[in-house]
Amino acid sequence: MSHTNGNGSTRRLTINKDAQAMIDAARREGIETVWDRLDAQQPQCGYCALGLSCRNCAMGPCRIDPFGEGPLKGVCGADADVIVARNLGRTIAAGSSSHSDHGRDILETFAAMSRGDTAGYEIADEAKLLRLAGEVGVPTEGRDAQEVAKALADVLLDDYGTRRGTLSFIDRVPAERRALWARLGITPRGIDRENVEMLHRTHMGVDNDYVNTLLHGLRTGLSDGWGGSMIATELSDVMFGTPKPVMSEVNLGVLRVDQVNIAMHGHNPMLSDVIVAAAEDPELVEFARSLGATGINVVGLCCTGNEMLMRRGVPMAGNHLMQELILITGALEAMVVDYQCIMPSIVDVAKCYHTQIISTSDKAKFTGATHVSFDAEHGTEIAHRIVRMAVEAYSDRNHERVRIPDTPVRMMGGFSVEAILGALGGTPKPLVDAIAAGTIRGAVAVVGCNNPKLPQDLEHIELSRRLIENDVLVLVTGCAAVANGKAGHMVPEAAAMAGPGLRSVCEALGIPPVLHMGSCVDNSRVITLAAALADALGVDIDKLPLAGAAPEWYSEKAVAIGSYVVASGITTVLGVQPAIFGSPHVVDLLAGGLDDVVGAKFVVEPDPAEAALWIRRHIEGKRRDLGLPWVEVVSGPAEPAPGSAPVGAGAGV
Ligand code: NFS
Ligand code: SF4
Repeated sequence: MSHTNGNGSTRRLTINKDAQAMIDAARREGIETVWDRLDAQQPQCGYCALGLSCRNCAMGPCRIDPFGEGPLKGVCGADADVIVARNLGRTIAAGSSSHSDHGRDILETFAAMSRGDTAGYEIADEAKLLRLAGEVGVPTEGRDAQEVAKALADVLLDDYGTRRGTLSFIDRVPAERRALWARLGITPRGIDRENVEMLHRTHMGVDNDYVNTLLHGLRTGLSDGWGGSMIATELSDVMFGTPKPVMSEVNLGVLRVDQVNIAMHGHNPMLSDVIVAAAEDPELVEFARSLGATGINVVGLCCTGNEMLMRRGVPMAGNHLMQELILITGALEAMVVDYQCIMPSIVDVAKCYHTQIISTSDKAKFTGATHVSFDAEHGTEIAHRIVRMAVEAYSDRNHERVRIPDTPVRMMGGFSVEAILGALGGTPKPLVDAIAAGTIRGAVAVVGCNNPKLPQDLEHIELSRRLIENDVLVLVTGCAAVANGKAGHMVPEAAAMAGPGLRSVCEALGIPPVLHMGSCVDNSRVITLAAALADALGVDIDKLPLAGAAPEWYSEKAVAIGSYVVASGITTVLGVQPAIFGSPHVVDLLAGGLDDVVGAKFVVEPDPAEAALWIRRHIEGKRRDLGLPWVEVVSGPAEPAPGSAPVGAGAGV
């Protein structure tokens, strides 16, 4: 197998020592990983990369020649604008549906819990339950918590359909923004509705005006951010606890050489929460001891890991590109998966070891894995069964093949909106004051995935570092949070890395300059916080010195997030090119004209140093427009980011 990406060196693939060691081991042993498969795909299709291919009907597939020499229209007559917009629309719908269906699973469990039909779930945060109920108009007087939960579930279940015509949490949006959405006709009406309507509109012969399609794309994204994702976050908080600052550890060093190691991978906290409880069961711990292990160690991967870290301080093994590499440690008894971002390849890698891959969601089965169908009704019992399977696998571990690289790095998590406001004394005012005074210039949400086309984590941490150095508060979720954790940006001592203003605020509060706000669905926390800041300042969100960034995104969910963040008024910088460059009109709209429509737009900038500069200029511009002290950002990057050129990008037609 050729490894042209690597130039013989794994250091161009990832900046992390644990990952480098495991990729080296995989190569020595001929185990295929994501980087090998990316190589094997070269050159990737240029039409697809530009968004210019369509297979939405059987008159096709069709493609448009970007150089104007071949066909300019598909068989039906769709041109580049229509095809690119339709493809993007479907991408947003897929991402939005993923988050929202996860939200539905949480909501259905919450509803079942309120009826007493579950085992292992309870109301962990009653105060939040009552607050949410009040927010959406559910009476709480003289009712017990179960009754309130039941009524709240009823209201939120309606958000998925169309009966009420709008979403329950829409009142969190500043009035000015709501009015803007109403004028543009992009107020989300129902979560499922917007997604279904996008599939309808992008069927052959329906919405053939790219602007109209893209506006609906924003509405579809909004149904995720202020709908499905927000329901997932808020109800998870009620059932599993609202995160508070908590210390944990990160990287493959969190695995224990002498313990049964179980990695929870995927997104939904429903399963992982009961697994963590089961792993503490004295009977199962004793069983592990009887087989020679000293205990049971549960660790997280990707967003399930973020959910567990945020609420329980469970150690985090790694982000997206670590899911195959953790298997190569030879120290994992079981990887338990639910859904999303789980590479089918883990089954093949696991076959080289004793590791059990256990799938749990009936909507996400993996050929070759062991399926244990999970349902909340029997949550505790199923969790015990799964942990027992993992313990049993310990007897098959080949101790000579165990190699746990690196030692863990400390990281702090748990910065829910409630926790941030709590640290500030209960109101956003101190943060608003610090921003107004210029002590903190603004805030940027650095979010999203890893992508093997880029050196793993490099963009996340370079961008974040340059922002905090310049007094910009960084909020992180998803795999970006894990990257920053590994880099040591998420301990209170990291305040020393920040500029003097941000440093003083962090030191006064005892918090890191990079705040972990949770999993990807928890980007709903970011927009909730943005709305609270806007209300505190009495302006719309787009006026605030904020930005979003998804430096290493890969997933359709990231596109949905970008859409709702921009539609909410926060300009977002992408580090990986979306498949839109086949239509100059679509690019002009998303990277330009949109600013005049929703007060925010997309920017594509793969170089983290340039992205940091762009964002700082953007933030200072917003400060100027608000009449706050501002500075001209002139300084170039201090030094070029090592190896920041994309790997495996630049496919040609
Ligand atoms: Ni978000 Fe989480 Fe990671 Fe990307 Fe995947 S785990 S939901 S999509 S890869 S951040
Ligand atoms: Fe081709 Fe039009 Fe069918 Fe797409 S919808 S495959 S462009 S004929």
